[in-house]
Amino acid sequence: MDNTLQTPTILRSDYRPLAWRVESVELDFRLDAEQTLVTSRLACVRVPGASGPLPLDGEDLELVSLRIDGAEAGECMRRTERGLEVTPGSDTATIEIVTRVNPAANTTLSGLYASKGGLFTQCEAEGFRRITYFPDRPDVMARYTVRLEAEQASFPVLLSNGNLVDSGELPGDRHYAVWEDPFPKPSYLFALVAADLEAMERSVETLSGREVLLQVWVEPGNLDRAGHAMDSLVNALRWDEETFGLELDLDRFMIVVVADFNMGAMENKGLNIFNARFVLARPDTATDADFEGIESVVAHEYFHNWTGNRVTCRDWFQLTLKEGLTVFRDQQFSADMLARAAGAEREASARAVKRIDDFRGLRAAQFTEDSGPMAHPIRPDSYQEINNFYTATVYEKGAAVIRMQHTLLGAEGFRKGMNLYFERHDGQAVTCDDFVAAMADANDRDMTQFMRWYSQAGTPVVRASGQWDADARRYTLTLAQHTPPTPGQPEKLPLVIPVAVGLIGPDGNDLPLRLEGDSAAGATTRVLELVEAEQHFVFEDVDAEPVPSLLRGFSAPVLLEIDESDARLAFRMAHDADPCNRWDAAQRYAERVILALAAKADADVPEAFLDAWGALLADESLDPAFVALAATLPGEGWLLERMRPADPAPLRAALMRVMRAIGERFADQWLGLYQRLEVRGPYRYHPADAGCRALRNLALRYLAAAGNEDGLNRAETQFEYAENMTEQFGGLAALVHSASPVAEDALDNFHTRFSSDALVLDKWFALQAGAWRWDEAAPPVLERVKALMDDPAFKLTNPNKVYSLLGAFFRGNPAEFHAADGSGHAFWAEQIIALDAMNPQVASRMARSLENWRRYTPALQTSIRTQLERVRDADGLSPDVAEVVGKALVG
Ligand code: B3K
Ligand code: ZN
Repeated sequence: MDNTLQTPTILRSDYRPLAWRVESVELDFRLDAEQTLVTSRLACVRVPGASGPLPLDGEDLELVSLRIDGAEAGECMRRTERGLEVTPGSDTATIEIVTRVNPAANTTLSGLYASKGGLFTQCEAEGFRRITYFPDRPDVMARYTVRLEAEQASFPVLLSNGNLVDSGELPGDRHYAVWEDPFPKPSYLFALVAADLEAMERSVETLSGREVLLQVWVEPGNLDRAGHAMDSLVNALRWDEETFGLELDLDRFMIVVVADFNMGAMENKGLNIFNARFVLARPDTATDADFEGIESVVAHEYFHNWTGNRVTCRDWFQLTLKEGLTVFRDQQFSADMLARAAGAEREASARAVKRIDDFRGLRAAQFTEDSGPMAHPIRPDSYQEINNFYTATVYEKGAAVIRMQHTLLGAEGFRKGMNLYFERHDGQAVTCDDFVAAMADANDRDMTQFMRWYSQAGTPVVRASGQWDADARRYTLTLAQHTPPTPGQPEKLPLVIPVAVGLIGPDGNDLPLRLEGDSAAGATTRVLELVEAEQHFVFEDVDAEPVPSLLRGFSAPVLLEIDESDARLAFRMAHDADPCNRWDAAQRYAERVILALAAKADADVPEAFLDAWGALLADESLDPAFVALAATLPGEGWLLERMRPADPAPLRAALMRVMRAIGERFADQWLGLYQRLEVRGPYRYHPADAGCRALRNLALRYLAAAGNEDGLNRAETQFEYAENMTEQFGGLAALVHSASPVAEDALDNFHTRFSSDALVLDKWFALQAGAWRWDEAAPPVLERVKALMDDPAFKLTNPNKVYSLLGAFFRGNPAEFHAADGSGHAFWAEQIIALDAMNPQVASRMARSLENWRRYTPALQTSIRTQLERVRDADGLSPDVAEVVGKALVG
């Protein structure tokens, strides 16, 4: 059966306010792993003047009873496709609903579910309806009181949102706790936890002098891994006070760790629930990147308390209202933390490293999404399954759209806009228009055209060209924009694009800029506003032909097209004062070389390219963290996006050739860097140290790729003796990414060392799934992936395991996944179907790894199409996966 015909589409334009308000919700849980009884008492009031029933969503629920104002509902209730509909006889009603659910059987990890003996909830976007019948939409904001009751031995800790108002023991070794959340909230922010946990606690004073209790709850025995999350939370709390004047509004703020979780973390009011991966860290188990990820996710969820919880979304189409804004806030926070740690002298470089990292992520995940069948505006107009829209577009491009407002209005103007937003909308469920209106009104600026960023999909292309007039001493920069068509949007209108520009003189120094009409020359970087399809910008007093440096700091989420010779790229790699563009020049040069090599198997790596690379490595004035980024080749996923038709096998071969060439040619430099940048003393998570470790690990990767004996020995020694995971894993990764026979022993050894550490094993799985075949005689990686699925530590029910083994293979290893015999594609279909029966959200995420199949060679397309159709026609397919494969096949 073609499942895609069954799934209804929901339209943004169909939004209607509900005829009822829910003033308060009293929830009573008799918790049990297999039979949890939920009683919900809703105080409902009809909206004056409105008519119609109250629809209650429900999914996978056993309805025990439903009473309206104490009486059996009878005729006043009917079953609908989405759940129930009740029609109270008067304008106010108390509806009491009793349902029964089975958390242990809930493998979707949405609603109430069991994980390692504890009970946890996940309600965003539509999980609350899997706990009780409720108008489960974000514009229904109510006050919640929650009573939890459970057996004391199995569930010693009982948590929910807000403040603990009562607790005690009950006969029969049972106990209870009552929690009250003083702030009205949508149902997606409800949470409970009943488990055996221990807390790390810290008390802090807020801006206004209130004492608040912070807790990080972990499994017993893990308290020594909670410190970094706690520090990050305190830093986030302070940052939001200092930057936006926003204070924690509860007496207590909790973070709880869970091992089975679909995504990173969840911002439930006062009770954030986290994937263990984004909390637990100790130097010997977590890498620098893990420490960084924890800091940013802890902050992200904390920042949601204002941007998401106090002001929430009217409907799910507005998701970027909270997500784009909160990602922007966490990016700014991380940049500030890095800058602070780096100190005044290195501050700019530290910020640039963060900016490059963020942009690289945007390009890899969002630009590719935007050119495929799932392309959508940051505020989509339709969806079949909302869980499919927690995307790079809504999050990362959404953040870039907020960043442009920050750029256009300035930090102060942006702050004024935020103040007005909270002044107007605190306690409300609002739209993206409301947010931009606050920005516009606070700054007295017309943002009508800017709003197109919210409605147009696709990555805009900015085409730039420059002309220098020697006689007039003028330089004219022409910028033209167009956005390619995307599904359902054949035509696009010009956007407001802030383009930060510098002009580099022949000596490599920036020129002071004087735009036509300016009285005097000013700064060396200016933000131009491109608002028409094409515009000319004239710079005066330009005595020699400059090299333009455009989109400095990645000032807009666009693709820049500009004709640049190899020599000019090398010049910008060496001289661009903007580190982001310096990185970009290196990336462009590498991309050009790699794609040319992929098209011509017997060509050599160009000497000029190697020289430019050598200059980068030799420049000791550069921050190691920056060099580590600049000297990393563009990601394979991005290169496939740039290659037409995309052909993973020759691309992989080209990448290997370039890596070997850089490893061989600069062996001495790499070994020198390795020696020079050694970090001594105990591990600390610090940008300077992390930068050195990153560059040393990169050196090992290049040396190992080239089969350099010294390099391989160093990788082995580092693997064996390092006292922190960053170096230990860096050594292992270098060995695995080489033809060295030592790799297998090292992998075994690592597995033995960490056999009981789920998070560390995730790295072990991912490394092998993503491995390249440096030794041509080695068996296909697919064989290893299949074998690893039988490892006792692997579980298809644990999302982290799925992401690290299957995700790393499907997304991170294109040359092996797209093997010419189609074996990878057939394996993909089997796994998607198996996963979908347990956890549609995870299945759908994995399914998306083939959505851009039309860019591949005809032979690969044929193979992929067969498997997409096989999944599409599978029995009982979820709407989640049906939407993804359906759109891919129609695309
Ligand atoms: N708001 C959650 C994401 C929920 C995803 C639901 N499928 C995490 C976050 O963005 O902070
Ligand atoms: Zn978020």
